[in-house]
Amino acid sequence: MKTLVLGDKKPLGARAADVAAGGRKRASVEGADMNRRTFLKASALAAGALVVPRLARGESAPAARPNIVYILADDLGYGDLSCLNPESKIATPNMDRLAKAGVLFSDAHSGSAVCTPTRYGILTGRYCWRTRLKSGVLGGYSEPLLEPGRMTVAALLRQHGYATACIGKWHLGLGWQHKDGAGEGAGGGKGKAKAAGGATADFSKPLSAGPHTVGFDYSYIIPASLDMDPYVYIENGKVVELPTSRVPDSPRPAYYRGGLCAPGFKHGTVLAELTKKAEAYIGERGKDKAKPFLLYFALTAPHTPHVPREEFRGKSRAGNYGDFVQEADWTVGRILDALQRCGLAENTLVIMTSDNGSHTQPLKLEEQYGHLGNYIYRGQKSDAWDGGHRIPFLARWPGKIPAGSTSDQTLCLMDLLATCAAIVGDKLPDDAGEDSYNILPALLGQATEPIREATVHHSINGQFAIRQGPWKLVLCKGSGGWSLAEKAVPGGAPPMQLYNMKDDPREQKNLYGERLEIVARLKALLEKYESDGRSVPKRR
Ligand SMILES: [Ca+2]
Repeated sequence: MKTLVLGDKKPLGARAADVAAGGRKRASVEGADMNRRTFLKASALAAGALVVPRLARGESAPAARPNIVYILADDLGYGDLSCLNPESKIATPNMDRLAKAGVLFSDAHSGSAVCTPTRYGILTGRYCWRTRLKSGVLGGYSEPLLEPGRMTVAALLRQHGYATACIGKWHLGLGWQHKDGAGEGAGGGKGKAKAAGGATADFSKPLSAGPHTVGFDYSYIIPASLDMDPYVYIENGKVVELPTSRVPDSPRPAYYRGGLCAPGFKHGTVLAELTKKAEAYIGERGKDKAKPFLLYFALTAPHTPHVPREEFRGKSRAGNYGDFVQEADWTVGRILDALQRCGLAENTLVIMTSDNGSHTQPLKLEEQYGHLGNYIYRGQKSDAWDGGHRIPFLARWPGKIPAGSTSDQTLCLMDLLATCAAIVGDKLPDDAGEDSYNILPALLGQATEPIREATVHHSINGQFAIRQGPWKLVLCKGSGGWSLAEKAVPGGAPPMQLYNMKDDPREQKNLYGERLEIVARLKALLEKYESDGRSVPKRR
């Protein structure tokens, strides 16, 4: 961890670009060069250091239990934020001010390159590929993915006296009840579940499973992505307004699938509605400051349909997508303002991140706007390449996290559970958070060694990659996702890809044939993680 001052100094993104081989822009100002050298040194230290899964200082729990506000954007790319990408065509002043008041991570990863599996990992601290879902995502009618009795972040914190709320996009399956005589939904595959659940679901009956059954004592959600039916709000396990009509497929680019829809559900106002709910919740919690709270706030933006409200249209330099990112940034600002207004900002850990990389290719963001949604990283949402899962990660905790700091510690979104356990001074049982590391020392600026032994990446097609220190092994040809199908890879290509992320962060030079001993070591480690059912050492 190297503490650097943000603000009028060179943004982290510029420094990361300089670290990157063949970075687009080189620093020209002397002061910025100094920062670059400092950052290079820090990166080399982190990347080259012996990887040991132990923590340095900072393991003791802070005295006061902080509130935790976890803001999860949907498909927001590393390169979308102006604090990470100085050439971003999108203005993100509220995310930037959050970064300036806290820490900004340059090597954070989502557990998967798509929505559902990443969300499973955030809440459980366990890789989703260990569940029934081995590839793809769930639909709006799918059966619940979270296993009954499995520890979640919400359940853990509730045990420690927290009020717990889930607001926004769920996308982890729900316990829909069915009309008399109809069977349960097929579950799993989207098509089957939709056919069985959509036709037979009884929206007037309370849901048998959802956020309200896995530890959240307040929830206000939409079932899945903003482009997946049914289009309804669900509060505490009950559909707020019945979906009495159907909407057809909406044409691209503002795409969403056709299906059942509640009269009051308007795609273009969902983000604003959810923001209002989150602000109201914070307002309520402000009246009872003795009880800490968790707010898991999953935004619906900037996923399709890109439907920014009138006041945001045409305001970015990256089309509708950029405008929608700017509306998401507005949401972040509203949350920060609400915390301040309610006197909660000081004792609240705010984390802002994204569930996977930006879906850049169909948007032609680079071609049309010169905007690199995933910055210098190869590929996009869905891929095992870093564009699929290297995501923005910002955290603020006044008086605890050094303001204006940056970190190149490798972390993964599954780390939330073990980190929350450390914050409240608890120890997880061995059947919880099997892939979750406590990153509190990195948040606090006290980690001197890499925390994670290694990190597994997973693509939409179910392909694996594993990263340890500078080395990343992608266990397939192609991207593992939508960018480059395996069958499109030229003949004669090696069966896997090995990259040195320190020297080659753009994943251009496949060293598979030259470093077979590293290939073998990483492959064996991944196999061990699979067969052990865990990647974190047993805790007792
Ligand atoms: Ca997503």
